[in-house]
Amino acid sequence: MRSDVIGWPEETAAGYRRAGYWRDRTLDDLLRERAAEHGDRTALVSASGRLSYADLDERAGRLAAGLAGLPIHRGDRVLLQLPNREEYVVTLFALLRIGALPILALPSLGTTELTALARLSGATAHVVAQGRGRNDPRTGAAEVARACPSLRHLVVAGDPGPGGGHSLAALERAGAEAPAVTSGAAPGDPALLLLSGGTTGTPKLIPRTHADYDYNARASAEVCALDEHTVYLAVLPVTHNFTMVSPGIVGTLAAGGTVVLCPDPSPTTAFTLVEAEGVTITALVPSLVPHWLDEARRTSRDLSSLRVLQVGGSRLDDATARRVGPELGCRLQQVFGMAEGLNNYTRLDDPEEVVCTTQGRPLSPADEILVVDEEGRPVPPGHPGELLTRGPYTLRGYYRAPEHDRLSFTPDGFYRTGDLVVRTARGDLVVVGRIKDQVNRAGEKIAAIEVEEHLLALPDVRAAALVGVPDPQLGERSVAFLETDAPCPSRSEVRRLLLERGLAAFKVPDEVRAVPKLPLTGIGKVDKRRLRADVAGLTPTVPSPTAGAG
Ligand code: OOB
Repeated sequence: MRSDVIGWPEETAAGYRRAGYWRDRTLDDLLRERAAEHGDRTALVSASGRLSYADLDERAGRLAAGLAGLPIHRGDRVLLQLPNREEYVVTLFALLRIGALPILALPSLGTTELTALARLSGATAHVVAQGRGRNDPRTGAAEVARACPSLRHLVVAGDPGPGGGHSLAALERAGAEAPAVTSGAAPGDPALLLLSGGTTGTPKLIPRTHADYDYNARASAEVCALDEHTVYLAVLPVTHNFTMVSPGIVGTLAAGGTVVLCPDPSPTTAFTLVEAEGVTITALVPSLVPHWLDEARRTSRDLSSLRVLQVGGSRLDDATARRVGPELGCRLQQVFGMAEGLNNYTRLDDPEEVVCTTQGRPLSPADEILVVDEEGRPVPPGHPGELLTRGPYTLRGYYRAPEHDRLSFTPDGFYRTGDLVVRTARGDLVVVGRIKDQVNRAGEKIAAIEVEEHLLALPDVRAAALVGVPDPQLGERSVAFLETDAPCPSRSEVRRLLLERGLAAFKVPDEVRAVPKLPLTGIGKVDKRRLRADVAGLTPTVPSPTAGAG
């Protein structure tokens, strides 16, 4: 029998429980306990108003009962595709209460990715927000539902519209009259599914259990010194793991603090909320930092409540890192994490030099780290190698992907991150590169092969390669090289065709270049190092690697 989820070996799991990393609690228990302890404290602030812990608990309970009536059962998969608004948090906890598995999907995903996710997971419901015009998520959801018969329920934050479906508000009202849902899940069960940044043609799903996610959030809250006075501003998309548990929404709620949802990442919106709510901590990707620093110079808002600015998702350059403390008047914390698990943090009491030049060290004493060469042999400190890891909150296998697992894990269960790192003598990690074939565009991960497959399907394209090249605004921008039989299509033509094919807009190449022939390595793979050097106007001086993506 095929198992959807590969767990930890029993003995390892027992060890994590004995050490207290894994508690006998679900994420639903976490909210219930906090509501029982201090129901009147503010849990959530959003454009819709303020919810106390008791309100949030009650609303999640009502919605759980309403969703259960559709029916949505324990173990069902649900595409949860909402932006930074109150309904996201309420629906998340409602699904956790049922024991259904939310698939945390970015609002910017296209119908192609959503269809692939629904097919892979057999999702039975899709939750989206009401929108307007061409990009109304309800239209995309209807298209996805036509392609995936398993998707029986469309649930809308707002008006379901002419296509039908249920509004969250109506389900909550119905739930108020229905029998309450008692928690359906056990701590070792998968709680939710996250999207992997990926290196494959279609996105992979990451199963995270209640116990492992709870530990990730609580341990992160401790490293970040969160407590009941914490006010966390969620600026990045709420469905991102960084915003969820590093320490994010779940870590803040675990600590009894207040989560404030920022509807857009612009510093003007954020600074207004920092002043109004007394925000103490927030998290950004590096590409946003210079905009925040610029605005901080101009703003008349009082930012003095801000204690910590977390930056992660892609590499923050040392020079910008050094500006954060003096210009924003708060502490910088670098976060090198992954939806697959492992989180590294610079600590709040680390020396300035460590905070500004490294991406921190593992969160947990139980995180196991190896830095290895191409043959899998550990390299000494100071030498670059691939980071491998296993531990109490790092997956042991993707959801329903046994073939992919054989490549992504060592036989003894270490996850191959695909990141090239140097470990300093002190034990801090510096991210120096990547061997996975991925573009990290402003913190959003793009699997090169996924885009290449779409490019190859365009008329007259014989061969295609996508590479990431350094970019002052985005960190990396994507450049597509096309071998064509006819004149090379323009960037806007490529954009139109890829969007038509249902690809998310952030995956459309930023630049398109024609090549008579893609350069190949000695063993006949596309030489991406050479392509990157071409963009930089350099001739490569180092021989190309023969394996991996480069
Ligand atoms: C976070 O998660 P993902 O799953 O979107 O991406 C993980 C990958 C890492 O393997 C690495 O390649 C890159 O993103 N990355 C960084 C980085 N943080 C992530 N590369 C260099 N410097 C950093 N600080 O991106 C994520 C998840 C939880 C917390 C923070 C980030």
